[in-house]
Amino acid sequence: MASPMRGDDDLNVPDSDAKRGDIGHSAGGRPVYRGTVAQAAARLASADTLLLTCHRGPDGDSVGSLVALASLLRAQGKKATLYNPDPVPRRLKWLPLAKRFSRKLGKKARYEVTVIVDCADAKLLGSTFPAREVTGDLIVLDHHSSAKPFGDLYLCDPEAASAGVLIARIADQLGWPITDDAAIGLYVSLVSDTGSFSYANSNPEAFHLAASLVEGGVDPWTVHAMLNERATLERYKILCKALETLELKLDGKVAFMTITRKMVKEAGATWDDTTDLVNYSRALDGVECGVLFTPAKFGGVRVSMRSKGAVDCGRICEEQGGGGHRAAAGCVIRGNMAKARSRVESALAQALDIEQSGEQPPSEPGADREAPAQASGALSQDISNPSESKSEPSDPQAR
Ligand SMILES: [Mn+2]
Repeated sequence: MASPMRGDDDLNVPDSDAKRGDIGHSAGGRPVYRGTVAQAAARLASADTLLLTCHRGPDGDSVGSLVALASLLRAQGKKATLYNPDPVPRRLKWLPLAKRFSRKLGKKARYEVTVIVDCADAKLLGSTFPAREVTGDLIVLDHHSSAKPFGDLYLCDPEAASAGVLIARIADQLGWPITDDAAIGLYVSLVSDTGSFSYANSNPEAFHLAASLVEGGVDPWTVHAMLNERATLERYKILCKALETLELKLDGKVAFMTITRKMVKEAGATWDDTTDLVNYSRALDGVECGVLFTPAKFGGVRVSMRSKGAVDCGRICEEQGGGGHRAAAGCVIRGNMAKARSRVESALAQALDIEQSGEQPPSEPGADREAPAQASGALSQDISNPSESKSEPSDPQAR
């Protein structure tokens, strides 16, 4: 059985209010769309002031990679500013430098180079991404196979298990020693995107890098405990409610799960508490694809999909205006819950080559009210991770 390529990484679904803007227009010369590690390393080494960022709704890979890169650059005497408009999730706040992320840049902030990690599409940066005169040259370090090149220097290797692997390659190229803080960041990046070395992207390079990080002093249990053994009680309460909604579809090959605003409120939880709960739907015996439906931030229904490998979630979600990986993807479907469910069920029936019974899925009055269709921006997709808000969902991450 094919195992998931990459786990919790469907955050790479464009932000609903994102505009493409002028991201990707090169200030000087033509953009390099097949950048090499050597080229990226040379540009990083020559810059003194750098802005480091990632897609909206930062996750384990992006935050881990960014703090690692920041630590490495600072050890070389460079000025590195960490930036994301969305907050670092509580689960990752303990990481070195994680509290140093700025959510807004000063008016006079200017950088020679901006590094964007783990970002498959300029749209994922959102509409608030700073202007070219602020960012300087854009270097993109990514590992999504479905990535759409942008920036001045675009380095993307789908063979890299996580974005952190690219940071490690760059450090290696430059002969920069891995700092203690960078080691933790790189390790978190690895475990986040490989499902703790369980997905199909857990390749020898990932294990070699992990081994060298552990040799350097990273303690696997400490990292695991900080990431996964600090759940809030509210998370378990919302998990209980979510599990009660589990429903098998399409000969038991698909599991649907739903979380409504009402459920989150009743559990006293935040949307941050729902991160990765979609994985429970995939983990059922016989299920090929697990799907979580939540109300989307800007209207419509947010769909998070997780596959064991047989179904290409990334392709299905891309057809619905979203995106992601084969194993983990997401999209936002305009309209109410019933419409979203029926659309997803049809797409999955086709993907699994299962004939549908023809009966329309019953509408769910309660659920429908949770996801009003909105005229503006409903088509759009939302990756934002408003974990500080009790009323808006984040997408359970992708990576
Ligand atoms: Mn990633």
